Amino acid sequence: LAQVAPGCVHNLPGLWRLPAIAPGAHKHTRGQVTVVAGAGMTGAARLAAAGARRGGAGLLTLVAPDAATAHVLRAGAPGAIVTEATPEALLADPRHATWVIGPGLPPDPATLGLLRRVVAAGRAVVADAGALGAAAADPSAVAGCAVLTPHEGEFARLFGPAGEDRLAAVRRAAALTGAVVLLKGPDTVVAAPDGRAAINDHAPPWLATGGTGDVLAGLVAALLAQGLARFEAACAAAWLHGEAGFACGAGLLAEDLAPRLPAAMAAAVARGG
Ligand code: NPW
Ligand code: AMP
Ligand code: MG
Repeated sequence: LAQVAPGCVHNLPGLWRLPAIAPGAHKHTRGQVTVVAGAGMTGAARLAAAGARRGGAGLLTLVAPDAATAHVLRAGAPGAIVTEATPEALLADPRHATWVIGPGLPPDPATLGLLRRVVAAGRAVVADAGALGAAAADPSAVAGCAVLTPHEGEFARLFGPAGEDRLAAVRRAAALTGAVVLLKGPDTVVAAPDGRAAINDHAPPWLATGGTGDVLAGLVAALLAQGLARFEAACAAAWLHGEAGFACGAGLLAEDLAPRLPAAMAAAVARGG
């Protein structure tokens, strides 16, 4: 692993190892991910769910805000559990341990309140998209999240523009929030609160299309749910997402990414990851 700056490595398999699946595993022991869907952009939650399921989550729950949304979500993902239970009700079950909050959610006070409640309940939260937008009104809300996955615009709204020295900016954000911060882009920067950092350039520009970030958020959550530590989960997800993107080639659609994740994971294992 090449050092690219003091304390910062090039993100490659070997920096992390993917979780091995135990022969005696069952769906509850493989890691469970809970994705909160919004009423409007249901595609984002479905993409996050696909990223989590192809990333190895044994059970995936999509939380729908109403019956009409639940109907749409069920049609798109027959293997996912779609519920209209409130997030509060789900928090009573400790098996809902790992959450994706943000894809397709409005950046409003209701999303901010939800984020706060799930973090306060001690759950591992991957905060993306609308959750990051909501927290721009009160950045203390992302403290205690497991992983934040902003793009440049979301990062700027929360922490100020990353500027030229993206590595330093992401390290500051991680130290400030206590979260692992993954700043997306052609070079994705991942930093942990303890100062560890990695740069992922294993990603094709074909990824610059709507919905790819939603898949990434679900994939990070799946790796967390399977027991990877959060810095390793974020780094592994960035590499696998890029590998799946290369396999898609030109004309990549976000919905093509998750089906390529199993092959990407096999490629990572072959390279020592
Ligand atoms: P500019 O143009 O630079 O001034 P938003 P979003 C800025 C959902 N999706 N990449 C830029 O400003 C997501 O999950 C739903 C992007 C721009 O105006 C979210 O919930 C899909 N933007 C929601 O849509 C598929 C950058 O930030 C603003 C940037 C909104 O997500 C698609 C955009 O930020 C999508 O994933 C960068 N690198 N750098 C679905 N199928 O349902 C600066 N900006 O307004 O938070 O919008 O990222 O599109
Ligand atoms: P989002 O903006 O949330 O939809 O996320 C976009 C995803 O595509 C992130 O994983 C980015 O790292 C990736 N991405 C966007 N633009 C590029 C690019 N030019 N080259 C490589 N990856 C990119
Ligand atoms: Mg996004």
